[in-house]
Amino acid sequence: MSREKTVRATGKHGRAADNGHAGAVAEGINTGDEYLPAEVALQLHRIMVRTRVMEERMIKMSKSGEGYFWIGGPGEEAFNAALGLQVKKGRGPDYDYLHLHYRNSATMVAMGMPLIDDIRQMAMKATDPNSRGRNFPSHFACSDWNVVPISSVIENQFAMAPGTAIVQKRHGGDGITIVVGGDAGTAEGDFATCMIWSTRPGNELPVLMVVMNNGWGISTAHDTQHSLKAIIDRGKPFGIPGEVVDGNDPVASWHAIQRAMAHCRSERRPYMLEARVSRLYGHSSSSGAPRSNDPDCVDMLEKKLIDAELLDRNGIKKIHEEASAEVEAALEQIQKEPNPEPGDEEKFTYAPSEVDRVYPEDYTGLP
Ligand SMILES: Cc1ncc(C[n+]2csc(CCOP(=O)(O)OP(=O)(O)O)c2C)c(N)n1
Ligand SMILES: [Mg+2]
Repeated sequence: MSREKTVRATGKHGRAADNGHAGAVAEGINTGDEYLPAEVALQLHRIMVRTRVMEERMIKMSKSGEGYFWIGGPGEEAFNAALGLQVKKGRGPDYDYLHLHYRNSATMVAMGMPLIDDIRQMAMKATDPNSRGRNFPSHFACSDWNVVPISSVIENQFAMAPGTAIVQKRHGGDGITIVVGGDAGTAEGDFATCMIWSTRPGNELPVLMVVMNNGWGISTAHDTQHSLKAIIDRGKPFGIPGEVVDGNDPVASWHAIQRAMAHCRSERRPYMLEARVSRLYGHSSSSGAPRSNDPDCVDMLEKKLIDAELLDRNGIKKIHEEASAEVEAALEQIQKEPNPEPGDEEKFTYAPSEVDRVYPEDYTGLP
Protein backbone atom coordinates (compact mmCIF):
# COMPACT_ATOMS: atom_id res chain seq x y z
CA MET A 1 0.00 0.00 0.00
CA SER A 2 1.47 3.31 -0.93
CA ARG A 3 1.45 6.07 1.60
CA GLU A 4 1.35 9.66 0.56
CA LYS A 5 2.66 12.41 2.80
CA THR A 6 1.77 15.93 1.91
CA VAL A 7 4.11 18.62 3.12
CA ARG A 8 2.65 21.93 2.18
CA ALA A 9 5.52 23.97 3.51
CA THR A 10 8.55 23.38 5.61
CA GLY A 11 10.38 25.93 7.69
CA LYS A 12 13.87 25.59 9.08
CA HIS A 13 12.41 23.16 11.58
CA GLY A 14 9.77 21.94 9.19
CA ARG A 15 9.02 18.24 9.28
CA ALA A 16 5.73 16.70 8.43
CA ALA A 17 4.31 14.22 10.90
CA ASP A 18 2.83 11.03 9.50
CA ASN A 19 -0.50 10.39 11.19
CA GLY A 20 -0.44 6.79 10.13
CA HIS A 21 -3.32 6.88 7.64
CA ALA A 22 -3.06 6.16 3.96
CA GLY A 23 -3.12 9.42 2.04
CA ALA A 24 -2.30 11.20 5.27
CA VAL A 25 -2.07 14.95 5.29
CA ALA A 26 0.75 16.30 7.40
CA GLU A 27 -0.26 17.30 10.91
CA GLY A 28 0.02 20.94 11.75
CA ILE A 29 -1.79 24.27 11.64
CA ASN A 30 -2.74 26.47 8.72
CA THR A 31 -3.56 30.02 7.81
CA GLY A 32 -4.88 30.02 4.27
CA ASP A 33 -2.32 28.17 2.14
CA GLU A 34 0.43 28.56 4.69
CA TYR A 35 1.26 25.78 7.06
CA LEU A 36 3.37 25.00 10.12
CA PRO A 37 4.18 21.44 11.16
CA ALA A 38 2.96 20.39 14.62
CA GLU A 39 6.48 20.33 16.02
CA VAL A 40 7.09 24.00 15.18
CA ALA A 41 3.58 25.13 16.19
CA LEU A 42 3.95 23.50 19.62
CA GLN A 43 7.45 24.89 20.08
CA LEU A 44 6.21 28.40 19.27
CA HIS A 45 3.27 28.00 21.63
CA ARG A 46 5.47 27.03 24.57
CA ILE A 47 7.83 29.97 23.95
CA MET A 48 4.88 32.38 23.70
CA VAL A 49 3.30 31.11 26.93
CA ARG A 50 6.57 31.15 28.89
CA THR A 51 7.25 34.71 27.72
CA ARG A 52 3.70 35.91 28.47
CA VAL A 53 3.69 34.41 31.98
CA MET A 54 7.06 36.02 32.66
CA GLU A 55 5.88 39.44 31.42
CA GLU A 56 2.66 39.30 33.45
CA ARG A 57 4.67 38.46 36.56
CA MET A 58 7.05 41.32 35.79
CA ILE A 59 4.09 43.73 35.62
CA LYS A 60 3.16 42.54 39.11
CA MET A 61 6.77 43.11 40.22
CA SER A 62 6.49 46.73 39.08
CA LYS A 63 3.44 47.16 41.31
CA SER A 64 4.70 45.24 44.35
CA GLY A 65 8.07 46.96 44.69
CA GLU A 66 10.05 43.89 43.52
CA GLY A 67 10.96 46.12 40.56
CA TYR A 68 10.19 49.72 39.69
CA PHE A 69 9.48 50.10 35.99
CA TRP A 70 8.12 47.64 33.45
CA ILE A 71 8.08 47.76 29.69
CA GLY A 72 7.82 44.69 27.49
CA GLY A 73 6.20 42.74 24.70
CA PRO A 74 2.80 41.18 25.55
CA GLY A 75 1.00 41.10 22.20
CA GLU A 76 4.17 40.73 20.12
CA GLU A 77 4.96 37.11 21.08
CA ALA A 78 3.71 35.35 17.92
CA PHE A 79 5.87 37.35 15.53
CA ASN A 80 8.81 37.64 17.93
CA ALA A 81 8.98 33.92 18.67
CA ALA A 82 8.81 33.11 14.94
CA LEU A 83 11.66 35.57 14.40
CA GLY A 84 13.86 34.21 17.19
CA LEU A 85 13.60 30.60 15.99
CA GLN A 86 14.75 31.56 12.49
CA VAL A 87 17.75 33.70 13.47
CA LYS A 88 21.16 32.41 12.43
CA LYS A 89 22.50 32.64 15.98
CA GLY A 90 26.14 33.18 16.79
CA ARG A 91 28.93 35.68 17.25
CA GLY A 92 30.57 37.72 14.48
CA PRO A 93 29.70 38.65 10.89
CA ASP A 94 28.99 35.08 9.73
CA TYR A 95 25.88 35.23 11.92
CA ASP A 96 22.86 37.53 12.12
CA TYR A 97 23.11 40.80 14.04
CA LEU A 98 20.08 41.86 16.06
CA HIS A 99 19.23 45.49 16.81
CA LEU A 100 16.06 44.93 18.84
CA HIS A 101 13.61 47.06 20.80
CA TYR A 102 12.18 46.77 24.31
CA ARG A 103 9.28 44.51 23.24
CA ASN A 104 11.43 41.64 21.92
CA SER A 105 11.44 39.30 24.95
CA ALA A 106 9.88 36.41 22.99
CA THR A 107 12.65 36.68 20.39
CA MET A 108 15.29 36.23 23.10
CA VAL A 109 13.36 33.39 24.75
CA ALA A 110 13.05 31.67 21.36
CA MET A 111 16.82 32.04 20.91
CA GLY A 112 17.37 30.28 24.22
CA MET A 113 17.53 33.02 26.87
CA PRO A 114 16.46 31.64 30.28
CA LEU A 115 13.47 33.56 31.70
CA ILE A 116 15.44 34.33 34.84
CA ASP A 117 17.76 36.65 32.88
CA ASP A 118 14.97 39.12 32.06
CA ILE A 119 13.64 38.82 35.63
CA ARG A 120 17.14 39.61 36.94
CA GLN A 121 17.13 42.82 34.90
CA MET A 122 13.60 43.66 36.08
CA ALA A 123 14.75 43.25 39.70
CA MET A 124 17.98 45.19 38.96
CA LYS A 125 20.24 42.41 40.24
CA ALA A 126 24.02 42.50 39.75
CA THR A 127 23.63 39.06 38.14
CA ASP A 128 21.63 40.49 35.20
CA PRO A 129 23.78 39.50 32.21
CA ASN A 130 22.32 42.25 30.00
CA SER A 131 23.26 45.31 32.05
CA ARG A 132 24.33 44.15 35.54
CA GLY A 133 21.11 45.57 36.95
CA ARG A 134 21.61 49.01 35.47
CA ASN A 135 18.97 49.18 32.75
CA PHE A 136 15.20 48.77 32.34
CA PRO A 137 13.72 45.28 31.83
CA SER A 138 13.93 43.72 28.37
CA HIS A 139 16.85 45.93 27.42
CA PHE A 140 18.85 42.96 26.20
CA ALA A 141 22.51 42.76 25.24
CA CYS A 142 24.33 39.56 24.34
CA SER A 143 27.61 39.67 22.45
CA ASP A 144 27.70 35.87 21.99
CA TRP A 145 24.47 36.12 19.97
CA ASN A 146 25.25 39.44 18.20
CA VAL A 147 22.46 41.14 20.16
CA VAL A 148 23.49 44.79 20.19
CA PRO A 149 22.52 46.54 23.47
CA ILE A 150 18.93 47.81 23.36
CA SER A 151 18.44 51.50 24.07
CA SER A 152 15.32 53.20 25.44
CA VAL A 153 16.08 56.04 23.07
CA ILE A 154 13.77 54.94 20.30
CA GLU A 155 14.82 54.26 16.71
CA ASN A 156 18.58 54.86 17.06
CA GLN A 157 18.97 51.14 16.30
CA PHE A 158 17.90 51.92 12.70
CA ALA A 159 20.86 54.29 12.31
CA MET A 160 23.26 51.70 13.76
CA ALA A 161 22.03 48.68 11.79
CA PRO A 162 23.74 49.67 8.50
CA GLY A 163 27.07 49.53 10.39
CA THR A 164 26.88 45.80 11.14
CA ALA A 165 25.40 45.17 7.69
CA ILE A 166 28.37 46.91 6.01
CA VAL A 167 30.71 44.60 7.95
CA GLN A 168 28.66 41.59 6.79
CA LYS A 169 28.61 42.71 3.18
CA ARG A 170 32.39 43.18 3.15
CA HIS A 171 32.98 39.94 5.04
CA GLY A 172 30.91 37.75 2.69
CA GLY A 173 28.75 34.81 3.80
CA ASP A 174 25.03 34.94 4.43
CA GLY A 175 24.75 36.70 7.81
CA ILE A 176 22.14 39.47 7.86
CA THR A 177 21.30 42.42 10.09
CA ILE A 178 17.83 42.46 11.65
CA VAL A 179 16.55 45.73 13.09
CA VAL A 180 13.24 46.03 14.94
CA GLY A 181 11.30 49.06 16.17
CA GLY A 182 7.82 50.45 16.72
CA ASP A 183 5.51 52.30 14.32
CA ALA A 184 5.73 55.75 15.91
CA GLY A 185 9.51 55.58 15.95
CA THR A 186 9.57 55.49 12.15
CA ALA A 187 8.87 59.25 12.28
CA GLU A 188 12.46 59.70 13.49
CA GLY A 189 15.16 60.52 10.94
CA ASP A 190 16.96 57.30 11.96
CA PHE A 191 14.43 55.29 9.95
CA ALA A 192 15.28 57.28 6.81
CA THR A 193 18.99 56.91 7.60
CA CYS A 194 18.55 53.14 7.51
CA MET A 195 16.74 53.23 4.15
CA ILE A 196 19.34 55.53 2.59
CA TRP A 197 22.39 53.64 3.85
CA SER A 198 20.88 50.27 2.91
CA THR A 199 20.21 51.25 -0.69
CA ARG A 200 23.31 53.18 -1.82
CA PRO A 201 23.74 52.16 -5.48
CA GLY A 202 26.33 49.41 -5.64
CA ASN A 203 26.51 49.27 -1.82
CA GLU A 204 23.13 47.79 -0.94
CA LEU A 205 23.03 46.12 2.47
CA PRO A 206 21.47 42.92 3.85
CA VAL A 207 19.22 44.66 6.39
CA LEU A 208 15.85 43.26 7.43
CA MET A 209 13.91 46.30 8.68
CA VAL A 210 11.03 45.22 10.93
CA VAL A 211 8.32 47.61 12.12
CA MET A 212 6.06 46.33 14.88
CA ASN A 213 2.91 48.36 14.28
CA ASN A 214 0.77 48.28 17.42
CA GLY A 215 -1.15 51.42 16.43
CA TRP A 216 0.30 53.56 19.21
CA GLY A 217 3.24 55.74 20.19
CA ILE A 218 2.58 55.90 23.95
CA SER A 219 -0.74 57.87 23.83
CA THR A 220 -0.57 59.07 20.20
CA ALA A 221 -2.80 57.01 17.92
CA HIS A 222 -1.16 55.83 14.68
CA ASP A 223 -3.94 57.28 12.51
CA THR A 224 -3.34 60.77 13.88
CA GLN A 225 0.32 60.66 12.85
CA HIS A 226 0.70 58.63 9.63
CA SER A 227 -1.13 59.37 6.40
CA LEU A 228 0.31 56.40 4.50
CA LYS A 229 -1.75 53.21 4.35
CA ALA A 230 1.26 51.10 5.29
CA ILE A 231 4.65 51.96 6.70
CA ILE A 232 6.32 49.64 4.19
CA ASP A 233 5.19 52.07 1.47
CA ARG A 234 7.97 54.34 2.71
CA GLY A 235 10.45 51.79 1.31
CA LYS A 236 9.02 51.92 -2.22
CA PRO A 237 10.94 54.98 -3.51
CA PHE A 238 14.11 53.27 -2.29
CA GLY A 239 13.26 50.04 -4.09
CA ILE A 240 12.98 48.16 -0.78
CA PRO A 241 10.50 45.29 -1.14
CA GLY A 242 8.20 44.69 1.79
CA GLU A 243 5.23 42.91 3.26
CA VAL A 244 2.55 43.67 5.81
CA VAL A 245 1.82 40.65 7.98
CA ASP A 246 -0.62 39.79 10.74
CA GLY A 247 1.87 39.69 13.60
CA ASN A 248 -0.71 38.04 15.84
CA ASP A 249 -0.59 34.97 13.61
CA PRO A 250 2.51 32.80 14.05
CA VAL A 251 1.88 30.90 10.80
CA ALA A 252 1.71 34.04 8.63
CA SER A 253 4.57 35.61 10.59
CA TRP A 254 6.80 32.54 10.23
CA HIS A 255 6.45 32.51 6.44
CA ALA A 256 6.78 36.28 5.99
CA ILE A 257 9.98 36.21 8.09
CA GLN A 258 11.26 33.24 6.12
CA ARG A 259 10.70 35.08 2.80
CA ALA A 260 12.26 38.28 4.13
CA MET A 261 15.34 36.52 5.51
CA ALA A 262 15.81 34.52 2.30
CA HIS A 263 15.79 37.78 0.32
CA CYS A 264 18.36 39.51 2.56
CA ARG A 265 20.59 36.40 2.79
CA SER A 266 20.77 35.66 -0.90
CA GLU A 267 20.34 39.09 -2.55
CA ARG A 268 22.42 40.98 0.08
CA ARG A 269 19.82 43.77 -0.10
CA PRO A 270 17.26 45.20 2.35
CA TYR A 271 13.67 44.06 2.92
CA MET A 272 10.94 45.56 5.07
CA LEU A 273 8.35 43.78 7.21
CA GLU A 274 5.48 45.51 8.96
CA ALA A 275 3.84 43.32 11.60
CA ARG A 276 0.40 44.43 12.76
CA VAL A 277 0.37 43.52 16.44
CA SER A 278 -1.57 44.10 19.65
CA ARG A 279 -0.48 46.13 22.65
CA LEU A 280 -1.97 44.11 25.47
CA TYR A 281 -0.82 46.03 28.55
CA GLY A 282 -0.53 49.63 27.46
CA HIS A 283 2.78 51.35 26.85
CA SER A 284 4.54 50.55 30.15
CA SER A 285 4.02 50.54 33.91
CA SER A 286 4.04 54.35 33.70
CA SER A 287 0.60 54.17 32.08
CA GLY A 288 -0.52 51.59 34.66
CA ALA A 289 -0.11 48.61 32.28
CA PRO A 290 -3.89 47.97 32.08
CA ARG A 291 -5.08 44.99 30.05
CA SER A 292 -6.54 46.03 26.66
CA ASN A 293 -9.21 44.27 24.58
CA ASP A 294 -6.88 43.83 21.59
CA PRO A 295 -6.77 40.34 20.04
CA ASP A 296 -4.51 38.02 22.03
CA CYS A 297 -2.06 35.95 19.96
CA VAL A 298 -1.70 33.29 22.66
CA ASP A 299 -5.49 32.72 22.82
CA MET A 300 -5.70 32.66 19.02
CA LEU A 301 -2.92 30.07 18.68
CA GLU A 302 -4.46 27.93 21.41
CA LYS A 303 -7.76 27.86 19.53
CA LYS A 304 -5.93 26.70 16.40
CA LEU A 305 -4.04 24.00 18.31
CA ILE A 306 -7.28 22.72 19.84
CA ASP A 307 -9.07 22.73 16.46
CA ALA A 308 -6.16 20.79 14.95
CA GLU A 309 -6.29 18.37 17.92
CA LEU A 310 -2.65 19.02 18.71
CA LEU A 311 -3.47 20.08 22.28
CA ASP A 312 -6.55 19.94 24.52
CA ARG A 313 -7.59 22.26 27.38
CA ASN A 314 -5.73 20.15 29.95
CA GLY A 315 -2.55 20.14 27.91
CA ILE A 316 -2.72 23.93 27.58
CA LYS A 317 -3.35 24.34 31.32
CA LYS A 318 -0.30 22.20 32.08
CA ILE A 319 1.96 24.35 29.85
CA HIS A 320 0.76 27.53 31.63
CA GLU A 321 1.33 25.92 35.05
CA GLU A 322 4.84 24.83 34.10
CA ALA A 323 5.63 28.37 32.93
CA SER A 324 4.33 29.82 36.21
CA ALA A 325 6.44 27.36 38.21
CA GLU A 326 9.51 28.32 36.16
CA VAL A 327 8.89 32.03 36.79
CA GLU A 328 8.22 31.59 40.53
CA ALA A 329 11.40 29.51 40.91
CA ALA A 330 13.32 32.31 39.17
CA LEU A 331 11.81 34.89 41.56
CA GLU A 332 12.89 32.79 44.52
CA GLN A 333 16.39 32.36 43.13
CA ILE A 334 16.98 36.08 42.49
CA GLN A 335 16.11 36.94 46.11
CA LYS A 336 19.42 35.27 47.02
CA GLU A 337 21.41 37.20 44.42
CA PRO A 338 23.40 40.42 45.04
CA ASN A 339 22.34 43.92 44.12
CA PRO A 340 24.78 46.22 42.32
CA GLU A 341 27.14 48.15 44.60
CA PRO A 342 27.44 51.94 44.60
CA GLY A 343 30.16 52.71 42.09
CA ASP A 344 29.24 49.81 39.77
CA GLU A 345 27.36 52.23 37.55
CA GLU A 346 30.59 53.43 35.95
CA LYS A 347 32.01 49.97 35.24
CA PHE A 348 31.93 48.28 31.82
CA THR A 349 30.54 51.36 30.12
CA TYR A 350 33.09 51.29 27.31
CA ALA A 351 35.30 48.47 26.06
CA PRO A 352 38.84 48.75 27.48
CA SER A 353 41.05 50.81 25.20
CA GLU A 354 44.53 52.29 25.00
CA VAL A 355 43.10 55.57 26.22
CA ASP A 356 42.05 53.93 29.52
CA ARG A 357 45.68 53.13 30.23
CA VAL A 358 46.59 56.80 29.86
CA TYR A 359 43.60 58.07 31.87
CA PRO A 360 42.87 55.14 34.23
CA GLU A 361 40.70 57.21 36.54
CA ASP A 362 38.47 58.53 33.80
CA TYR A 363 35.82 55.96 32.87
CA THR A 364 34.81 57.87 29.77
CA GLY A 365 38.29 57.34 28.36
CA LEU A 366 38.28 60.97 27.26
CA PRO A 367 41.08 63.39 28.07
C1 LIG B 1 14.30 59.64 20.75
C2 LIG B 1 13.18 59.40 21.70
N1 LIG B 1 12.11 60.22 21.65
C3 LIG B 1 11.06 60.01 22.50
C4 LIG B 1 11.11 58.98 23.41
C5 LIG B 1 9.93 58.73 24.34
N2 LIG B 1 9.25 57.53 23.88
C6 LIG B 1 9.46 56.33 24.46
S1 LIG B 1 8.57 55.12 23.75
C7 LIG B 1 7.86 56.20 22.66
C8 LIG B 1 6.83 55.76 21.67
C9 LIG B 1 7.32 54.66 20.81
O1 LIG B 1 6.28 54.22 20.00
P1 LIG B 1 6.55 53.14 18.91
O2 LIG B 1 7.79 53.45 18.16
O3 LIG B 1 5.32 52.95 18.13
O4 LIG B 1 6.89 51.84 19.79
P2 LIG B 1 5.92 51.09 20.82
O5 LIG B 1 6.30 51.58 22.19
O6 LIG B 1 4.51 51.41 20.47
O7 LIG B 1 6.24 49.65 20.66
C10 LIG B 1 8.33 57.49 22.86
C11 LIG B 1 7.90 58.67 22.09
C12 LIG B 1 12.26 58.17 23.42
N3 LIG B 1 12.36 57.14 24.25
N4 LIG B 1 13.26 58.40 22.56
MG1 LIG C 1 3.73 51.67 18.52
